[in-house]
Amino acid sequence: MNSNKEVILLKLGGSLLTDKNEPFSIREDVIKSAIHQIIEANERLILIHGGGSFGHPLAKKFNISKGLDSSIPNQILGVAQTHQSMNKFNTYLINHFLELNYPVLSIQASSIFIKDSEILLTKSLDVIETTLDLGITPILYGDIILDKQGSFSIISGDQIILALCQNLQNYHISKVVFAMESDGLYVIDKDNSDNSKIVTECYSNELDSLDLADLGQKIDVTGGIRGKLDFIKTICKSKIPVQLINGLIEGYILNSLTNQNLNCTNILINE
Ligand code: IP8
Repeated sequence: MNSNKEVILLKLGGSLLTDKNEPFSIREDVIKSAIHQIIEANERLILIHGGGSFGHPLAKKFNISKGLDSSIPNQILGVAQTHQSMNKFNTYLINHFLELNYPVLSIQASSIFIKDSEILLTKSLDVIETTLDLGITPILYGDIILDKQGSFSIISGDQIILALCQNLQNYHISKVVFAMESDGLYVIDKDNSDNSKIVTECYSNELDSLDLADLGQKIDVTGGIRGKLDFIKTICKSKIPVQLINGLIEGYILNSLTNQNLNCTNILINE
């Protein structure tokens, strides 16, 4: 890292923004509130959002995350439809920002990332950095990703975040914030194993030993809460702290972006 330019990465989870039980359903109130808070905070940030009911049902229907499979009818059409569905969802967010005169730019992960035999190539991130230089908030989202070997898969919002944490050149990421539907990570309460309690603070090297409570979060095509924990561990290896917050609580996104105290999970970096 060779710069003192700071940026926050904010992920708005797909199950926060949509009703995952109903394909193509937008939670308008939640999205509009999140956007208002982002605008009020007015911090330099990269926004990433998940797929929710616009991405996962289609991705699952055509088994896109497993790559090209000629036994799946219309799979190639499904790749195009999944991308377009995410595009449509993203456009909803972009339009709302622009209606409020806030400069944002949609950057499609499927246009700036490609894989080569499963290896993610990240050569075009200067698009994001130049967008930030101009004072525009880049918005990326979970998408399909092509593989040079003639296949494809899904790139999740979390994978995008990891690629940014590991490869941004001119910006220092001050923290990664995951806005979800719960207050953060929960562990089984040692004094009463029927109960769970929130982890408010935890060092990255303690993550492996957490006795995580299973709160029945639905598993999505890109991994659910346990999959997220693996991402968090890898993000922390880049010395970037992570905050898990409840995006349903009014004001939490604003408070997080402006570094106010919150009831949430803070994952700190070991020096
Ligand atoms: O919701 C998944 O992104 P995520 C995107 O961040 C698609 O896991 C297209 C399923």
